[in-house]
Amino acid sequence: MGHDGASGVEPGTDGGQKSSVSEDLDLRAINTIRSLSIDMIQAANSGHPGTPLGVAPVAYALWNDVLRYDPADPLWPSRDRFVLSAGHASALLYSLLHLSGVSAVGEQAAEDPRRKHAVTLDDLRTFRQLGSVCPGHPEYGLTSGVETTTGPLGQGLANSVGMALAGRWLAARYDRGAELFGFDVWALAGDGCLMEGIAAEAASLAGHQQLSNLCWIYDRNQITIDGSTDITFTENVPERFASYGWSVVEVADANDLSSVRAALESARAERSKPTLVIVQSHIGFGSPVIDSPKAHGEALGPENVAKTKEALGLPLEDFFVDPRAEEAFAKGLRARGEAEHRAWVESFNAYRAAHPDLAHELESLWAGRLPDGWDADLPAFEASTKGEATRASSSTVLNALSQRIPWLVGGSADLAGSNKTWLNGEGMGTMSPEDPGGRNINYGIREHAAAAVASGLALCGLQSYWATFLIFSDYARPAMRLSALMELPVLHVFTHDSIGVGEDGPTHQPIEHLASLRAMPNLWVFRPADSNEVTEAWKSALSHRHGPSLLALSRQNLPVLDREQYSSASGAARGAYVLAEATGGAPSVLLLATGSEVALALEARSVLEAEGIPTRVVSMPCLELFAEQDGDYRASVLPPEVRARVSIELGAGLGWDRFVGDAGEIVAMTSFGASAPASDLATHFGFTTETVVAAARRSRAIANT
Ligand SMILES: Cc1ncc(C[n+]2csc(CCOP(=O)(O)OP(=O)(O)O)c2C)c(N)n1
Repeated sequence: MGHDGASGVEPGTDGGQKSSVSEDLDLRAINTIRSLSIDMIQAANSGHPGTPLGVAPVAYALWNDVLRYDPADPLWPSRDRFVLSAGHASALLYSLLHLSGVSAVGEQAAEDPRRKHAVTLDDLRTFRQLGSVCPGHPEYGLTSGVETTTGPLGQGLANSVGMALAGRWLAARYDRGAELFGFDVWALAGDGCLMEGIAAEAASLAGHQQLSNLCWIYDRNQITIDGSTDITFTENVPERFASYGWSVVEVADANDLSSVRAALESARAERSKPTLVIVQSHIGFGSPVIDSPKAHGEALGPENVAKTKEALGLPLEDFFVDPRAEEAFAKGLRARGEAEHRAWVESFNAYRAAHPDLAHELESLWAGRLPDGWDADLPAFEASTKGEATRASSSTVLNALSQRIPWLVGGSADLAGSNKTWLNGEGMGTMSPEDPGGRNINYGIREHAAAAVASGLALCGLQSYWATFLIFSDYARPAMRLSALMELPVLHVFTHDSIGVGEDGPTHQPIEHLASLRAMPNLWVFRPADSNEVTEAWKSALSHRHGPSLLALSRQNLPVLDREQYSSASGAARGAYVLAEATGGAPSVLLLATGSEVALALEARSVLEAEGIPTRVVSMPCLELFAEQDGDYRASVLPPEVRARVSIELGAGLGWDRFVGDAGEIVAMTSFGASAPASDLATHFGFTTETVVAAARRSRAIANT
């Protein structure tokens, strides 16, 4: 891994590692973590007590003896990252944050300026209650020290791969010999995390990338909720990881601290590959439900809590904090972290003097801002009836942006040529062990991991994007959902956005995707109508700093609209705008469309206008952004008095009733697509000028009755 053993530990006589404090303090701290965790779960009468009991020594050894982390500044950019992928063991993390005295910073401090600590004893008492900073599973942004939101098993592991790529990338771009920006990433996982498919994708990618700054600690207790892993999980994990290209270290007993430390130190010393540390543990250690699935999913009950405390030699008092537990963290993690952080600040000051421009870049990146002027003079496209696929225009815009945003990095899940997401400029390179500062990422056919890795990159300040066909967003959805929950500015770039895919047929034609993705809170879904709306979409998406955005782009050419004839594409920044006004300015019918169907709406408008029906076309590239506009603007685009309305979108109609109202018509897909040339499909499924015109006539008839 990146940093030499600065922890002050020395090899023990047994080949293990000594504590940075004393054995007595170690044990006090470990057992206090255990008792606080079971008290929290008992108070909430809900949670998973078994894992904190079993794995407490491992988490303690990592934090107090190994982690490069300053509790006084949990946002120190060069800190090691700790990811609790087994998010159901959140009580363990909250106990660690409390005992090590992590400060409240960032959003948590902004929320409550009087608060000093991330997690107080009172917070532990409110575990899992409304408004608590100790929710059921760790939530990024809510509690300082929580590096990522975890709970859906395996996600944290994939995030950790993104973080490790980011650490290596930052060091490659910014270190300039100063050794300031690399950090190590540690993730704690259980059997469940390792069973999930996303972990396999992420591990394979990490092995291929030789991410030596990454260590996964596998808490092998061989129990899940349904029982022993004998019933489900019998592969040879060490061999599996060895074949991924990982180093594998095994520890026979989680309570053997010196062996745990030695394993963690060997992970840190590894310079050519990621490390899996496998620790054999006992779920529910110290409690009457040791080694039983009963240690999952429910509080131990007052009697078992008492018995556990007795067995651990602890007082029965609720939420008892042994002062020597805090002393252990003060002398270990805090003392070491403060010193390392102080030294780092000095080095960074010297670095700033030597490289003011790079230091300025870093400060923007750490603050989550984009560089000044990033959105000036972005590509503008000439009107053209032949047009261009929006995926192609997107490539032009993305490549322009990559020149202005040095920390814009990303790639495709094996479809870079189709998604048009490759960064071509000089020095862009490809992220790899040989070129860790490369800007392109070959994700391979690993959509789920790609989306989670993109979040991991964003959690370290990089502006990340990843891409595939819209249909395969299904493969990535759980990770996309977490990017939305975490409010990360990740860009999910999807091409082949409709049955316009054509011959590949229904397996490759998205139908319900736009509607279902629009249902995801905090995700902005853009479906630009032409090249100039693509520029606007990228601009708005990148301006969305507190949430992810999605671009749905066409495979097929779309006309580049003549903006002298129609209104400016800048209207797209408001989510929806009047693209073509009805002749005379008082519309009798509204045609609402997105993406490729906007051109169809314009054709239908010509027919309707020729029939003497004043028709307005509204382009609606981002419904979420439109919803954020004030009521006056929305009413100016969709005047309530005009009830004759038709929506046109090559996807499921779900949600359009909101815009078309009770007199409206929805031209949408009501079935899966089919394998045929795209133009045949459009006719077959009724996406023609005639159907739109007929729908408009019907809607007018209803509206006028
Ligand atoms: C994707 C996903 N599926 C299911 C769950 C529900 N769940 C929570 S804990 C758990 C069992 C985890 O077992 P393991 O990883 O071995 O953890 P341990 O037994 O060590 O606590 C399950 C199935 C989940 N959190 N995420």
